[in-house]
Amino acid sequence: MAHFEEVCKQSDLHPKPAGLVLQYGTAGFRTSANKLDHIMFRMGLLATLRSKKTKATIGVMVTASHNPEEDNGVKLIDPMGEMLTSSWEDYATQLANTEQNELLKTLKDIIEKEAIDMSQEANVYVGKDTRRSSASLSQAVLDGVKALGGHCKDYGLVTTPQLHYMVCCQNTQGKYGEATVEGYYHKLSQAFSQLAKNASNRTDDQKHLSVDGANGIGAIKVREMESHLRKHMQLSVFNDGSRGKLNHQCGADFVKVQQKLPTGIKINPGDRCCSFDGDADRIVYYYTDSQGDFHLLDGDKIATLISTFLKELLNEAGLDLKIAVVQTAYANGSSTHYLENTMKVIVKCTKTGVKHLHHAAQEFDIGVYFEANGHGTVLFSDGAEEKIQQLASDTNTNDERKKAAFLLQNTINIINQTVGDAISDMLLIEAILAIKGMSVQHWDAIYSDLPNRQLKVKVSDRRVIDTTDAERRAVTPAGLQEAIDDLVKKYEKARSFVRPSGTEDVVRVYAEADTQESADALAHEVSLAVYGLAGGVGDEPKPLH
Ligand code: 16G
Ligand code: MG
Repeated sequence: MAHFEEVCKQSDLHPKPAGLVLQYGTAGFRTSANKLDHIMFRMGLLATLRSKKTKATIGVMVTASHNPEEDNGVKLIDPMGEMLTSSWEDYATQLANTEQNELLKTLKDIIEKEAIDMSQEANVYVGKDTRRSSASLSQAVLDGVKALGGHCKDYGLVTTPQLHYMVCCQNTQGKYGEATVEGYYHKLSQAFSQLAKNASNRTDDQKHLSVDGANGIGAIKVREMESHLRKHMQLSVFNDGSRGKLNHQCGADFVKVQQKLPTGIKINPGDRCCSFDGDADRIVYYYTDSQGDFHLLDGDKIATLISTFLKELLNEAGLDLKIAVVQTAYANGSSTHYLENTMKVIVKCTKTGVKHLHHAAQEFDIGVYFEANGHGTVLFSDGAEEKIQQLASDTNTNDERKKAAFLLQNTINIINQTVGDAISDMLLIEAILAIKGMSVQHWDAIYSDLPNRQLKVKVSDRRVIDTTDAERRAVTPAGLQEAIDDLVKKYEKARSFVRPSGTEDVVRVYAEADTQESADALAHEVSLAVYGLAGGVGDEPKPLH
């Protein structure tokens, strides 16, 4: 029982502000850094219990991703490198909101409910992003683990996907790779060089990529990796954190939402560029043309490029594997149309949030999933990996099939299957463009995005909006969906939906149509409908023009 005494003692050093209530949402806990010390300590406790329960190593990542520098957050990583299972999200919320004097009781309740053997050893991996608050907050996590007698390994500054990778490596006894940052660079860069060998002679210009590191951890890590890639890639890293503020006017979220260049990047028209977010689990590409117009290649374009590449390889390899693309309602209508009608792949739509996409992608031999915001990866089933390995090592296979199998094998190795990973996605995209001899402009021209607009509406309680059909239709409040349907009918190629945000106290509105003016007008009209029917507060939404 000594551990419980230690928990009480340590918990007094990480006290909960009375009355503060927070919820473990799609992105874990996320709020102002100064409200999070007790949460971190308690997540150290929870991770230790989870480790005892699963008899495996668990990860805890301290980051608030693309949020402002002043925020922070925390997420737990399950044994195979995936997001924490949802039943434990409830425990996380309970533990976070228990008042100081009830903490032990809540902890014991969880132990009892899950029948956790407290004599079982526990191992927790901890990582953090570059925020100023991350150092002391990750220390609070470590304090929590130690208080319950768990072992911890502090990876210090790592990207979110790197920590997911470490956890998976450890729990697969090294089958997935070596659980070190060096091991990660080695695995990915090896696969990249193997793929890049198949590219015809490329000029230095073609090898060049400008990276906006969002002034965060991704910039540091891509720099560290650079030496492993030198022969095949030339990187210019901007917003590397030496001057600018994290995520401020830069990074993947800024570029996607504002549809413009980040500040702090110096490029010429036509240059291929990408932006990471603050913890490097998202990536978007872009370029400007000779007229100075900005062109964005978001998660939908990335999913299209990757799935086309994979489908071609499967054909060449003569492998009959089912490939699907998983998207959310935010996927541009043009991308869905292209994937279904031209590429003829299965397209599945899920609710927003990585775990929903990840889960859906697991149902196929090969599941490519991307949110439009640039978070995504590819999952290969065990069966699919086996068939590919077999073909690659089969001495009777002809050269063309073998080459395709070899490319598929290296594609598997370059991908971080645990979670979306900006660095791994970047390397895969660069390899595909190199192998296909494709410029960013050619890639962009595969299909044209429908003009779209996203708006937010403040309402008194966003829970009055309930949705169905992967968030594409509103069930409540009464009359809202009918109003949206009527508005959509007024425009060409139009589509619109609304959903309560999972990360902000707002209702999100999405609209797309054949012209930007129509998309803007539709988004505004739908915002008015939400404001009127779902209890809008503050000023009525104003037209955009
Ligand atoms: C979280 C999700 C992200 C989603 C976003 C939507 C994870 C790890 N992250 O950041 O996938 O796109 O929320 O935010 O699941 P919203 O609900 O505020 O629109
Ligand atoms: Mg992120």
